[in-house]
Amino acid sequence: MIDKTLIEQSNDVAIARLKADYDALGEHLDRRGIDIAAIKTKVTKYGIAIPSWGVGTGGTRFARFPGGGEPNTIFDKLDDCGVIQQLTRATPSVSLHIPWDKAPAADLLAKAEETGLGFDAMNSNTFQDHPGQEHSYKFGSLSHTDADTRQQAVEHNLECIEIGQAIGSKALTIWVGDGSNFPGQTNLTRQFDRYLDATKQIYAGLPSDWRLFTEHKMFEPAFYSTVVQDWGTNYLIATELGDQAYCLVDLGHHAPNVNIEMIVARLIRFGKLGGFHFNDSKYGDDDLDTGSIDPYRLFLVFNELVEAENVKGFDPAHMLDQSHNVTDPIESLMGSAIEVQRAYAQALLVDRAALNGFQDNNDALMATNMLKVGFRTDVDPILAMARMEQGGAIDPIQAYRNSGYRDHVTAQRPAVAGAGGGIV
Ligand SMILES: [Mn+2]
Repeated sequence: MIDKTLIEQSNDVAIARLKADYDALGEHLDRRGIDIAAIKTKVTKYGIAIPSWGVGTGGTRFARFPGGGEPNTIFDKLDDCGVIQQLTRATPSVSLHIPWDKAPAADLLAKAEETGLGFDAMNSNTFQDHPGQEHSYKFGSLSHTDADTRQQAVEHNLECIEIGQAIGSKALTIWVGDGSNFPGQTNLTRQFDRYLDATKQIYAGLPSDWRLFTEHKMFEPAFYSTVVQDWGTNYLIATELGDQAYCLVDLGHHAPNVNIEMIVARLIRFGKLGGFHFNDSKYGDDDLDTGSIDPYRLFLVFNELVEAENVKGFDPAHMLDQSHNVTDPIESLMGSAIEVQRAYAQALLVDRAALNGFQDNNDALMATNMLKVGFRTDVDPILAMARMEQGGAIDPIQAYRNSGYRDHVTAQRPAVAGAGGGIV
């Protein structure tokens, strides 16, 4: 973890400027009838989960270029996630991936306590083979033609629930790479039936206070057909399974130019939006830093979420899901958590009564301008003030660089040689 006095020193340099910027923005928002303190309170309460796999350096099909001081164990990963939370105060929980993060529950809980973190949704992994596993997932897992392979995948998911229960998690996220690479390779209907049958067995093992998230993805690793390929199929699954089953939307898992905010609105309307994997993309499942390519799309997603804030029982899970190939993962995750907060704060600034009026009067130009007014507002002072007041850093990336944390862990941790990957 980073020495508290280092954070205070870095804040001392920036605090006068921040206060001036915050006051100026407060005056500006006041003229728009918005209370800056109320927005700050909402931002303060907002949290997003870090994926445990995100703190390692990712890779592509072609290569992986390891970074210095990569985490070797789940305990190293929790240390890195603890630093992200310490500096941003926006990432209070970690989403574990099994079996990568398998460890005794008591040790996980002790480390979480030490690093100030909690545990978010559990993630199962049946998209690769693991040492000692009897049946291969080469041709699928929950939808495999072989009953014993499907059973093995079901049992793995049930084990994820069991591990999660011991550490205070309340959700399981299932993503499978099942599909086909050639027309005719599989019977599309029978494969989906096998998937549904297996997933129902997992659902039957879900504790009553848990949620099950299924994650759709258009293609990759299967390149002709994918079993859970889009939000429509995902909705069918969640509906077939029952009230505790919800759809998870990964921003990168759609065809280019798909209107994701509209998918979000539809799932909200029918009570099936379970949560998000935030990231950004230019072409496909690029897993780039959230808000790095299309921050307006991220804002439009949050516009739908803010619109639905008062819907009864509405509580989607927010997680990042990114692969960092050319940046320090800690820096990318800090920046991304702040981008998500930014989109949330900007969406809170939209005058919804005015927007509704323009919509009802078919004033397209003024309606779209209402959104732009929110998006164009520089909310940085709100985010920085919220961080600082909770003990975080006004400038997390500068404070992190000043701390020398990366050099420290590079000297301590043995180099990671593995191929990594497995980012979904
Ligand atoms: Mn994902």
